[in-house]
Parts: sequence; C-alpha cells; structure tokens
Amino acid sequence: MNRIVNARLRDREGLFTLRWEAGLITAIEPQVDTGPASGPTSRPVDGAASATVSAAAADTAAETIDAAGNLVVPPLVEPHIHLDATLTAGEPRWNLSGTLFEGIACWAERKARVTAQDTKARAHETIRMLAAHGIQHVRTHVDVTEPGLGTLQAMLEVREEARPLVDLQVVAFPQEGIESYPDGRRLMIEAVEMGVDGVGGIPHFENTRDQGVSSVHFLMDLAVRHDRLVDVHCDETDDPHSRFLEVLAEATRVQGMGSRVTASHTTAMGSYDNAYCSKLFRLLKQAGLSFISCPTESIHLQGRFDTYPKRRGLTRVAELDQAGLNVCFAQDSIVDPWYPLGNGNILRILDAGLHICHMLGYEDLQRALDFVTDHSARALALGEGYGIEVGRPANLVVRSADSDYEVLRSQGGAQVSIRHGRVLMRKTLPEICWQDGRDARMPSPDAQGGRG
Ligand code: 17E
Ligand code: FE2
Repeated sequence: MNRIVNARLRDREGLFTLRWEAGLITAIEPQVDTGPASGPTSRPVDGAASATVSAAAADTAAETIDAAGNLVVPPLVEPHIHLDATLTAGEPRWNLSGTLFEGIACWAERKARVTAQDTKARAHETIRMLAAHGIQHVRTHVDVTEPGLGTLQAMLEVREEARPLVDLQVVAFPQEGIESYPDGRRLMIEAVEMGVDGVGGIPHFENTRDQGVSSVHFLMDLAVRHDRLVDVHCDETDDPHSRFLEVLAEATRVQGMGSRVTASHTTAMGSYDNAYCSKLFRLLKQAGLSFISCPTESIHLQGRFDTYPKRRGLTRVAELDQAGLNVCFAQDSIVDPWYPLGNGNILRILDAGLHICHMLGYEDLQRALDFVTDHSARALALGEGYGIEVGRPANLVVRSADSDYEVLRSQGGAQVSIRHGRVLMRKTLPEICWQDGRDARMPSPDAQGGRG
C-alpha cells in the first residue's frame, strides 16, 4: 500500500490522503482538519513547501509522500507534438522567414537524410523532457510523406519503448499532403495498416481547395473503416478563406464521431468574420469535435504577412470554450524548423496561451489547468484511463503550489511524478541564496503570498 498525504485536489475543499495498490487508485479520503499546521498557511512565507517521500515504518516496501498542502493532479497531457522533427532546428538551415511553409521546406531537406536511429534518439530525448515536467500522455504527429515509412516504423517502436515514461499516441500526418504528394493516399493506408492510433491531414496545404476537401473525406473514411482517432492540422493559416474546418465538422457530425475527432490549429478562425463564425459554431456544437491550439507556435508562425495591425494568428480559444466546445493547449514543436525554442514545459505554453487569448480573468485563473489536463485528456479520448478517481491508474503528480492560479503564476513545477503506482521522478526545489542572508525556496519568493 502506498499513499500521498496532505494532498490538495482541484475543485475540492480540504486535504486528502490518496492510496493505491497494484497501480490503481484505491481510496481518496478527506483528512480531518488538523488545524493550520497541515494547510498552506503554515508554509514558510518565502516559498512553497517541498513534498517529501519516506518509507513507512511498518512496511519498507511502502512509501508515504507528503504533498505538504500542494496540489496533486493527474499527469499533464501533451496533446500535439511532432516528435519525429524535434531537436532539428538549423539542420540543414534555419527558417528565416518564420513561416509555416518555409518550415515545411526546411523539414523536407532534413528528412531526406533522417535515419531511424536519429529519429529514435531525438524522440526519446524529447519524451524525457516532457516527462520531467509531469507529462505522461502524449500525442505525436509523424510525417508519413516519406517513401518507405521508415520514420513511422521507428516511432511505432518508440511508442513501445517509451511506455515506462508516457502513453504515446501516434497519428499518421501527411506533412506534404494526401492528394498533392505522390502516392499520398497509399502512404496513409499503409500507415494505418502499420498500426497508428490516429489519422491526420493538412487540407490547407493541398494544391487546390477541391483537393483539400477530398483529402478530408478520404481521411475520415479511412478512420471510420479502421476505427482510428482523427486529428487534422486544419486551416493553419491566416487566410480567412481557408474553411476546411466546416468540411471536417460536417463529416464528423454525419459519422457521429465527435468524441474521436480533433481539429488542430484552426488558426484561420482568428481571421474569420463574426457572421461566418456564428454559423460555423452552430455546426461545431452539433459535431462535438475537440480543438487544440498551439499558442507559442501560432503566434510565431502566423501574422507573417501582416504589417500593422498584426494578427495574433490563434484560433478562438475563449469563444470555443464559452460555447461548451472542448479546447486545449499544446506545444507542437521543440527546437524544430517551425519553432526554435521549447523545453517540454507545457505550463509555459499555458501561460502564453492565456495571455494571447485574453484569458487572464479571475474565473479563467481558477481553472487554468483544465487546458493542459482534463480538456486534453478528452481530446485524446483517454476515458477512464485518466483522472483521480478510485479504480483508475495511479498516475499522479505533486505540483509545487496549491491551486491552479498559483501553479500558473509561479510556474509550479512537478515535484513528484507517480506512474502506475511507482515514483517515476522526483525534483527538489531550488534554493535562492540572498546576499542579505535570507534563504528562500523557489518558485514563490513573494512574502505577501500573492494568492488571489
Ligand atoms: N507541420 C505543420 O504543418 N505545422 C506545424 N505547426 C508543425 C509541423 C510543427
Ligand atoms: Fe502540428
């Protein structure tokens, strides 16, 4: 039997003890109020309390983790990344225009000399960066516009090899098009036969509008026939005439596939006028598909053909959310031809996204983690494989702050990450050494507390 004590849970008052056995959560028990000693108010005013891990006296195989009043959450989710392309920025050249299309051209040069070993090494290194930030569920898009599909084979092996750290979903992503790339349809079919979890697309990149439309119908049919998830790079452009989302949403509605379909990016929606959006949103609600926004990626790649005023180039995250649609945030890139930065920390993406989307209102702050936890889990159709409930996998992360607001504000890191009941990773908080002799724990050096 293992347990976490003094855990704070999202959306629930008080402190809890969480127990698990054989990798599954067995109990979530409210703790009796032991006074301020167990609450966050007892914390040193100059910093967050550290979680501690100790072996229980009676049973050395068991561990007690003291969350010290900090938030315990299910693992963060990375719902959209390109692990086959990460850590390649500048190879063989840098994307100087900063556009999506130059990124695709740079990547075409890099992938011409990619090897399975190179792909696997970079993917594993990136997965470790993600896991170090408390992420345990990842969806990766793998470029299948490559004769031979060697990269896809390598990534399917990574999916198995990485199981101790993350659950990985692999989406067949036709980077250079389905209709516009030689043998594009055959490559997608082969990818599905090789065992991908999801089917992707890139209709805004196809040569013509008609090809964009037929690519969406093709990929939806393929997914239905083989019972796969769908996640389409859809309308990743500032062009307000790029309207493939309506095609994807209608096919989703007709098939009744809402819980299994995701539209990624949809940045053109930031350039649609309100009259079109009012009609579009009616369809989106009927379809019930999910949305993924990649805010750092899109603020970097979009708006490139504007002078001033300059568009933000993001989809309508707040409006989708207010309409009751499922929307979440993702990193998309880490040091690749499309985006030169990134370190695996999705809280950085959450911070940027909430800023860019005008979502720093009080209510937004109270539930900020929805956009990197529950909403993303729903987009990935994780179902009962996700969440802090009895009977579900004991995948639990102790953060270094006690609320969504404080995790966001202080970028409260993952202190302890537990996967299938075993401690996967522990971090100790760094110390600041002040010249005046005052020691403090990062990341909350604010003596006033600063909690909302
Ligand atoms: N490929 C693409 O089409 N769009 C992106 N944002 C990335 C790769 C990262
Ligand atoms: Fe992407």
